[in-house]
Amino acid sequence: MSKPDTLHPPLGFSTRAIHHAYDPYAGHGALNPPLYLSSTYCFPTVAEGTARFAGEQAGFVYSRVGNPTTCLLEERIANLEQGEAALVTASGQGAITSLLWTLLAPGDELIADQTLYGCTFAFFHQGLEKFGVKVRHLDLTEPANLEAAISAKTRLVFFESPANPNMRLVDIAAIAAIARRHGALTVVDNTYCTPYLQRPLEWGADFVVHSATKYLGGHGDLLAGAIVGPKAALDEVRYVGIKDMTGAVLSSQDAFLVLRGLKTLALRMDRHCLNAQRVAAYLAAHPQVAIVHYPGLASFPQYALAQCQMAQPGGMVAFELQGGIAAGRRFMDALRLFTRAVSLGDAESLAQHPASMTHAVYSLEERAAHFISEGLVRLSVGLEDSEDLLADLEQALAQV
Ligand code: 3LM
Repeated sequence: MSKPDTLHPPLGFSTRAIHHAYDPYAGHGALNPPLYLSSTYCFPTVAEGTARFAGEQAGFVYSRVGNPTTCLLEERIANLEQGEAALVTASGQGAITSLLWTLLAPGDELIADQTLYGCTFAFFHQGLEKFGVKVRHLDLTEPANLEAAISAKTRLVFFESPANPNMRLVDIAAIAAIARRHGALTVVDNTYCTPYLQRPLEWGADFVVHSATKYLGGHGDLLAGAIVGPKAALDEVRYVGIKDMTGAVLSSQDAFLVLRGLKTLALRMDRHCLNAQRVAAYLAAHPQVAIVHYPGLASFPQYALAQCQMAQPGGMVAFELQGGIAAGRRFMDALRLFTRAVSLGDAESLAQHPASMTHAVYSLEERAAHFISEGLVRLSVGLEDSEDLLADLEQALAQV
């Protein structure tokens, strides 16, 4: 435990995001934690090396299993999510694959929500199913659907809330309670919210996964992922899932950059939310806009759940124009300040078309069955001045 934590418990979110588990007075007095660039670690004696390999003695062995810089990031993320332990990975995809390859076995059933990020959907169907895991999609926005379908074979329930890209919310406490009663584990992809806005473990989930490429890193300059959950299970993911199966190890340089990003997470999320609320309200009032999906609008069907489960409605907005996808494409091409790009959570506002980009791996029929409309436009609202963002939307809409 770092000095600030022992001096002033309990500390606030931003204080922990900046200080947790690092004491600048230790070592050389460097304000920032050291960046350890070493793939391997020496053993004072063969006996001590043997003990470290056997897990009988603490200490580093090889950076595929652990590195002091990445371990600090793990302690910090675990603290922010209020989990027992965390494990950081080379990408969000590396977090999801490493966790699920470890937890699931042939014959197990995985129940997932209807709407998932495109590559998660592809991993489930092109990866897990190939190795004998049965994947079932349910509309988890209605917990009764899980109660009716869950069986003794269900090992794991997986969902995003809000879901990428259509913003559907899942009641984490209700789903986790049903899963637990039937002996299944709940995994929540918390990428859209970050622990600043939503902490699924506090609602009863067993594991949280993140694409730290997004808000946690916050600057669009790295790829990273994280898993948070019970230490014993994460040890297995570390020593089997990552070490032997995926090798999805985060480099210490990128861990250092995520630590830097975390220092401003709360500030950035406040601004993302403020800007997104303004963008959503502007679009909702525009005659050319058919529908806006944003949990901060009173018209959002799950507004009450959003108010309860999320501290703020987040920085992502999805919407459709009256003219459908043809109008949506003209609109996106006309944007000047919003940048046409996938990914999210960066300082720059981004616009993309899920059906042809992030969710192109779904077939046309699958997108229809999974509530991903062809006309949907997705905005990751950045940190610019909101007046400038609204002006860009206005000029682009005028050209449609
Ligand atoms: C995107 N998403 O633009 P990485 N979970 C969620 C995600 O949104 C993502 C991942 C996991 C996007 C990336 S699409 C080619 C670009 C909810 C990523 C995977 O492996 O760190 O990219 O995370 O929606």
